[in-house]
Amino acid sequence: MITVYSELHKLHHGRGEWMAGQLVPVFEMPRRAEIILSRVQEVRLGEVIGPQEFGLDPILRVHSPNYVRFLQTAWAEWSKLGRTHDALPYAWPVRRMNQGLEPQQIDARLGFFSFDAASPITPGTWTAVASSANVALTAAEQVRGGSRAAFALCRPPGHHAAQDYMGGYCFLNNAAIAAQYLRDQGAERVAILDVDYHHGNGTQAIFYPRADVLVVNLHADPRVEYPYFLGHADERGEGAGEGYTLNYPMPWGTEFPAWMERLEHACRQIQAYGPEVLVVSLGVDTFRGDPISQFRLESPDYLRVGERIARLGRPTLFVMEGGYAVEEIGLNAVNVLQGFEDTA
Ligand code: OKP
Ligand code: ZN
Repeated sequence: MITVYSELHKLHHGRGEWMAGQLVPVFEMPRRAEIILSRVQEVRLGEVIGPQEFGLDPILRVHSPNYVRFLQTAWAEWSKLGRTHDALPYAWPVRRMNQGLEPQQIDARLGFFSFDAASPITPGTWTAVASSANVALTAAEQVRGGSRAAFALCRPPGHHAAQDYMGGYCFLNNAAIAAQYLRDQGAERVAILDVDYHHGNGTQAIFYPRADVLVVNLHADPRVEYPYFLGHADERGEGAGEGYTLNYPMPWGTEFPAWMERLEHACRQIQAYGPEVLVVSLGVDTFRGDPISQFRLESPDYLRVGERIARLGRPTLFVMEGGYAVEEIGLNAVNVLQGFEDTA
């Protein structure tokens, strides 16, 4: 299968994120994408191509104009004040505060357009996140053009970003932008299967009232795990979208057999929905060795994951999300793709 990759991801390199009361080096680093790319090349998965430029239109089909404007201008506003460290928020408009009035000052804007302090903005962030969206869109075009599958080697990831907020290392929701693009290009029904360890709260929020995009999440229980405030089993969509959001929260320590049971159930729901295209939000932070996660999948298990997804028999777009065991991220992610490729 073809991989789409852009070097521009390197322009986004945050220095620090909050963890356990300290500013620590960010886990979401450029080396992640480089290791995945080397593994793609090592196993000769297929051709590696650069992204085409799709402009703002497909991004604005998912994200609000004021949020996109914020992302484009945040670094300039921040550095205008003489600041040189990463831009991070420290105040948020929570319950019973005014969430209707977009603030002017950059510190207020950072809080207004985010839900955590895990998404540092740096000088090259906009260029990198726009290229990441173009990577997903270019891979979507491959699938639309008749390829059985394509791999969008996106970085930064996207599934925590909603219509109008960033969070969890995510700024633009690459998978959602690609899914919406596929809808706009004529696919009647699209399914998104999110296998990242963390709940894809942004993707869920974007499609929550809709029946034309089925969103299925397998993830650590938000009662004990980030992103904490979305992804519970009883969230099933609203209005016309009722029944088209499915959540499979699992406890810390979940091993592959239990995880695979959920995947099996999820795949049967996807099969019943009958999507024209499948988008997989591919995170491999379910790995036993992941430094910020608590599931226990092993490297060979990812081959089985790819095989099961292949048996859905749908044109499939893989969009890279998380995975922080950097030395093993290439092996684990590409195992999913090889498991898929090796299954008829
Ligand atoms: C992004 B993705 C605290 C540790 C966790 C954010 C995790 C984001 C995960 N600093 N903070 O879903 O892999
Ligand atoms: Zn994750």
